[in-house]
Amino acid sequence: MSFILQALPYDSSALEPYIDKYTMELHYGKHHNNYVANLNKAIENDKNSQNCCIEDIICNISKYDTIIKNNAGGHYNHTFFWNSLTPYKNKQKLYGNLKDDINSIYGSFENFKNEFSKNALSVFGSGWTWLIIKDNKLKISSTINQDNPMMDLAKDRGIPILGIDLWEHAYYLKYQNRRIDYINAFFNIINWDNIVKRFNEYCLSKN
Ligand code: MN3
Repeated sequence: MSFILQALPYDSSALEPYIDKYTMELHYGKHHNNYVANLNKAIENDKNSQNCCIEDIICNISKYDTIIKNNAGGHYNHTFFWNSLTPYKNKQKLYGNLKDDINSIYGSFENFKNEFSKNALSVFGSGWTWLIIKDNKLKISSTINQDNPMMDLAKDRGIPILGIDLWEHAYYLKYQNRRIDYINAFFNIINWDNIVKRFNEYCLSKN
């Protein structure tokens, strides 16, 4: 058994004009595909890891070498990212307990967006900014490279419910050095329906 590159949940041009088709094709078809291929190569002779789910590898990443960390992280993070975005307007609305929590912690959605964007702008080099649940509370946090907050090596360990890819391959063709324009575009296509579901799943698992 090996890991597979799942189909995108929408057409590669569906997120235009916010994320262009060519960027999506390269990002998904080349970058994400390479993480999957390299992960499979790295665990070729490791039957135990081949039978693990990707979450198990991520949560116990300190047992693995850097090649596996980078590529398992790359695979997990990108699957998570594609499912954090949507072209469908009816899925782009924040609601429920997550909406209430964001409003009560950050004061307003605008403030949350500003805090998240500020964090994403401050990531130096390649990495990710996340909205995580840590100690039962929402928190904005970042990781470098393809690290993920669920990794047992993470400085700020938590459950991610939203994440933005800040590698230049995610935006450079369309936005060049204007990372803030990409971050603003990202906010137009967030699949809040899925983010709320991730949040609710976590809350249910705690009860
Ligand atoms: Mn990427």
